[in-house]
Amino acid sequence: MITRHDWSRQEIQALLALPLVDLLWQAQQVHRVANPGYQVQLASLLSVKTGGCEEDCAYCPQSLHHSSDVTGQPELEVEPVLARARAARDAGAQRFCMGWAWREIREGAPFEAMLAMVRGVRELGLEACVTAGMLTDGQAERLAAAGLTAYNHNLDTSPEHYDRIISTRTYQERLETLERVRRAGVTLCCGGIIGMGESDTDRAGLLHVLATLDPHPESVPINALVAVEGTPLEALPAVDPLDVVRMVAAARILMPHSRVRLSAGREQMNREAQVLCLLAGADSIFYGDTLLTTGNPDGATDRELLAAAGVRVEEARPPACV
Ligand code: SAM
Ligand code: DTB
Ligand code: SF4
Repeated sequence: MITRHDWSRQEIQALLALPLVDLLWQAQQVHRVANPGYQVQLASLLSVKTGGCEEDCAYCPQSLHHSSDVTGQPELEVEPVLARARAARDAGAQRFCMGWAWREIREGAPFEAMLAMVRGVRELGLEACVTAGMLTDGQAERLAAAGLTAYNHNLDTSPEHYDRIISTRTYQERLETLERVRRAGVTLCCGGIIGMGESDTDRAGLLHVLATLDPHPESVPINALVAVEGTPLEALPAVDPLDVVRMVAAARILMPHSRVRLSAGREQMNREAQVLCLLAGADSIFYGDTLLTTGNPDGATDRELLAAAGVRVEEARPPACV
């Protein structure tokens, strides 16, 4: 199977427009080759710094610009975060993702605490992912030295639709941050959200930017908008779960070896739609009853889902030496 980085936007639009059964069949063939054991990774999320963010991302309840119920909270300290990571590991997670509602990483004590969290999570034998906005080359290098597995920084939507969603930073700034993370040797977690009023062309446009990065992001989260009260997108209709299936399938075909994460929005999908996403090539879910500030199915429900689908949970790895 050849991994391509030269996909055209037309090819991607054509994929998204295929009859669903044909799209699923193509995605399944790619997935079976790339992930023969059908292993699914469980990733748990924790919001370390919640709310009060200067950015104006229209979907986000943590933005200062919106009137959602989420208010700025002090940051969590290192020990409670590591206790949550240990609990996530003991419940079966393989990856622990920590979020900061920041425009960019802050130097000083908060950054030293972030580095200690990364080291601690790695010592527990978990992959560590951080999402905290923009960063400098030096910060990316220090995160790499602390053992960070992945940095999450989403492009969210197509370059054309982006300005309708965020005005406080540009698409180009997003791409530059991704380059810094890459240069430091940390893997990329980069995806987007559907259900923000975008067209099919925009969905193809987002996938086009992702699938023409070389190398592809190692991890591609596909989120369905969680329309939170108080945000500018609060009244948007729920995404058709079959559109999530289509995005997952297209991402799988375009980026065969990337982890495609079925991310936010699972509470609005029934188990059968989620099983279709697994069939379409999703090989990770967020595991635990909260995402950052919104809900997620509980662990028992998800264990039942994975068992019903007949997929295997990724095997735990021995603690890393960092
Ligand atoms: N502040 C950092 C940043 O923006 O990169 C990190 C945290 S931010 C909350 C992480 C990602 O969560 C966003 O890029 C977005 O894709 C996703 N997200 C946030 N709110 C969401 C919502 N209401 N529905 C779906 N996805 C959402
Ligand atoms: C991603 O793409 N989705 C996750 C993770 N990366 C950080 C976050 C989803 C957040 C959903 C809204 C909330 O819970 O605040
Ligand atoms: Fe801030 Fe990230 Fe939310 Fe945008 S998505 S408002 S940057 S926390």
